[in-house]
Amino acid sequence: MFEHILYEEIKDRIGLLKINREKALNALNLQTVSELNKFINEQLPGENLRVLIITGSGSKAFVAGADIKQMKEMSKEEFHNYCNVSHDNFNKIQNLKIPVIAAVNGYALGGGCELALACDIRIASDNVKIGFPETKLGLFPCWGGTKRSSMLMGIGKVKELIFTGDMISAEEALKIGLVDKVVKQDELMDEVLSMAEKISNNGPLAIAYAKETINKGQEMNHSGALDLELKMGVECFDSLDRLEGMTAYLEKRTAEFIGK
Ligand code: DAK
Repeated sequence: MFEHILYEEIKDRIGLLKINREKALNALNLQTVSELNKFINEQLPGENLRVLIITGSGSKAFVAGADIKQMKEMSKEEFHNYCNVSHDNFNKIQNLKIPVIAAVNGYALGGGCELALACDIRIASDNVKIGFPETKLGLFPCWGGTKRSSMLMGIGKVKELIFTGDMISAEEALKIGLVDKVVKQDELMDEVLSMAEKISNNGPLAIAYAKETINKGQEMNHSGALDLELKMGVECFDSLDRLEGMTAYLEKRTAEFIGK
């Protein structure tokens, strides 16, 4: 059905989405962002899916950014459309009810870094080169990168990365909070899967509520965020999953959550 994205449920309740343009280092051309849009709108979050993993095909790149060859030829209107679709994609990934883990395998540049930032958690392989080279091309990151990176890192670092266009290593990215964990390249998928499995065994409703509370809380003042936390926490308490989780604990068995 799609040419530039691949999707499979690799384990029970865990989906793997691959950006699949290996020869172009998985650069996001219009067809790729359109396919992503169709996939996200029509197939996510899916009935039983508990965690989505996003990665890039091959071992060299997660995503090397927006497609420069294609962008160069775009009119302003075409560029606007291209950016709208990408914004929609990244916003929907950020707001999905299930957690999304970026398995960042190699270059994650420009729009690729922004895709990783739209995910909830970023696990990087030790060969990662990540950054925002857009200013070298006369652009700046506009697929959510200025805002989402500022929520993770000090504003001075965000400006340094964007103004210089420097690519940084996985270790440096870990130090400044741009990625959450670094592992050896050949251990990346094992590590990501192990985290995904852990998450998929926990209460899906609680995780969805936690994600929404954390995300919305970022846009609120302190007391507004705490009010939201209280409201969402009480709603979560009033669920079959909460009852099942506590009963299972007391009965010394594994909980069977149903997401209700
Ligand atoms: N676009 C198109 N093709 C790309 C590409 C890209 N971003 N990155 C790599 N490729 C292609 C190369 O052209 C090459 O294709 P052929 O020449 O073989 O046909 C193939 O992938 C292999 O790449 P290289 O031969 O260059 O491989 P190397 O190992 O030598 O170098 C590299 C790897 C990642 C360092 C290098 O390819 C590179 O610098 N790539 C460009 C990275 C980059 O600048 N990325 C940022 C793109 S700009 C906005 C919204 C969004 C954006 C901006 C504004 N608004 C709303 C205003 C987003 C912008 C971007 O993401």
